[in-house]
Amino acid sequence: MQIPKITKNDFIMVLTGAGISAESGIKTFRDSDGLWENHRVEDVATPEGFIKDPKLVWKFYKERYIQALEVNPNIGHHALVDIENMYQDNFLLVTQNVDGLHTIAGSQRVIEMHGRLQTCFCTKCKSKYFLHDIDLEQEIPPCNSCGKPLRPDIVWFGEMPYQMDEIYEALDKTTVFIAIGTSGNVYPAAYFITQARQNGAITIGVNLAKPENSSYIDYFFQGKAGEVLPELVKNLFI
Ligand code: BV8
Ligand code: ZN
Repeated sequence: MQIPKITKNDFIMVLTGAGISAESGIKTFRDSDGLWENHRVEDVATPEGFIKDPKLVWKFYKERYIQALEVNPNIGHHALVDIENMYQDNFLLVTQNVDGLHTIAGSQRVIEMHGRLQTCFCTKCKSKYFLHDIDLEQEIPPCNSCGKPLRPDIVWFGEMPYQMDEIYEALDKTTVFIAIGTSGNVYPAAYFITQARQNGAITIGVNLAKPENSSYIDYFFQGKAGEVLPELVKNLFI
């Protein structure tokens, strides 16, 4: 499939979802045997769910935090580091993932718009903590400063994703938008491709299956991120 060569004058925004971490062994959300098969979203990924059963929510995120400690970034994550090194300040990676694998792989220009498993904060005084600094044996870890319950540093449904201003600012200058490993179900992330295209960007999709918002994808590469991305880097970028 012939796509225009991407030059140094382009600004590249990449949006990743759970699919890029699948080859590292982390479950996605909506694939079969995905996370949402064993948990109701309302129970574990909403503020109401946390208020109703904070122990259940902490158990859900602690399990994912511990699993994320045991896995490594894969070829797909490393391919994005290569693109960032080529494009430097003309590159931004926005991830919906909370596993931290992009940062471990070496990505620096990263926005974790749905938060991260590795940190938590106090429900009252907002003090922030790393999970590796707190006693995870406690079912609901308390804040060292004020004693109130800590909560995972995760953007739940109904909450404002992080750093939206920076994301919208970058979207305005994006000339190449690449969506990788995301089903396009969750907003506002699923709308970024529409906004990029409306701003005149070319849009590229890399996904195992056709995503919900595929009508906005100019060039679609069906397959595993870890297999498609290295080829893309070789052929697309000069
Ligand atoms: C907000 C917590 C206001 C973190 C998550 C009706 C219409 C529009 C919007 C709404 C609506 N009703 C409600 C809303 C808002 C709601 C929403 O979008 N709901 C959806 C379900 C309709 N959104 C919100 O509440 C957001 N906040 O709207 O605030 C606002 C509005 C505008 C501007 C500012 C503020 C908050 C959303 C964040 C919710 N938190 N999770 C956690 O526990 O991890 S979302 C959750 O889904 C994860 O964060 C995940 O990242 C995200 C998206 O999932 P994907 O990453 O796409 O994963 P999925 O499994 O779905 O797909 C994986 C894909 O990979 C598949 O396509 C598969 O084929 C592919 N794949 C698999 N293996 C591979 C692969 N691809 C390549 N290679 C492979 N190897
Ligand atoms: Zn506190």
